[in-house]
Amino acid sequence: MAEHVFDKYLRQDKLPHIWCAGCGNGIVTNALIRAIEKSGLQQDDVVIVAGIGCSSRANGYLDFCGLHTNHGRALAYATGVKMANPKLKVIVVTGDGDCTSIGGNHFIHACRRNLDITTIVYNNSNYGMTGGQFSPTTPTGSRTKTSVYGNIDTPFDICELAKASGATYVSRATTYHVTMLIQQMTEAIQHKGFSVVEAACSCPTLFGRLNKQGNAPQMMQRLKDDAVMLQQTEKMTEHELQGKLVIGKFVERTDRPNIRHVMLN
Ligand SMILES: Cc1ncc(C[n+]2csc(CCOP(=O)(O)OP(=O)(O)O)c2C)c(N)n1
Ligand code: SF4
Repeated sequence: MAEHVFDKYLRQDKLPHIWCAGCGNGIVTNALIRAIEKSGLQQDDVVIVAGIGCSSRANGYLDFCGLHTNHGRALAYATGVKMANPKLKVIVVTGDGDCTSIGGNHFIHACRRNLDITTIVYNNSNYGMTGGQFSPTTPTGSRTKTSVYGNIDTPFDICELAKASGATYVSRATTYHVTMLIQQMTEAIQHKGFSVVEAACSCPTLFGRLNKQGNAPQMMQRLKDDAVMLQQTEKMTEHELQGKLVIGKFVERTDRPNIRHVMLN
């Protein structure tokens, strides 16, 4: 019998994982494994770089060369790995807090540099690992441990941020839309330039509980109900788009200079 992808790509000795029941991190990581398999990469040519957070913990379970780095600094390490050995496929796994809060500066400049690095952002709208504080993607009005009366800030749209900063592949899917997530990750991995896939996922233990969003299947249902395909948005008014999560591919371009190509040519 052919070896199962989980036997091939998961460190069995590190299981069981630390994630809560119903956490979306497993679905995102599963999609990543399948995308790597689909991309036909050699296991030894892949380096997974992570920051700190529940989501960044994925790195420990994935059986590739890897770096579990400081909070918010995964992209700095990833840049070093890629510059040292451009043949490697470098994939960053990071949370919304890790990527756009403490790591926000690294994120925008990594997008600007457009190195061949793929970044998978596990966006559960809060800091899971430290107890559910608000993050830069927490929706306005949402309750978290640090916004008990509702978040007063306006959230980042990670895809818009990546697009404006110069990333050349940018997409979003959810843990409900797994086939789309795998497809996007596969395209991102194969893309030449800096690619970002935002995976909207659930943290039922903290964000879900504090916002009375129900159990894990109910949160999954919400991801399904709130999602709108990018193509559909053309016919929708601003009012109709309120509270919706637009999914699809926002950017795919090859016309921006890539620092590696500049250095090697
Ligand atoms: C320099 C530093 N500051 C703060 C922390 C504490 N810390 C660990 S994980 C984390 C937030 C993680 O949130 P996110 O990236 O959204 O990941 P999640 O746990 O939700 O998957 C924080 C603030 C730390 N480890 N290092
Ligand atoms: S706290 Fe939230 S993000 Fe962390 S493992 Fe539990 S459900 Fe997942």
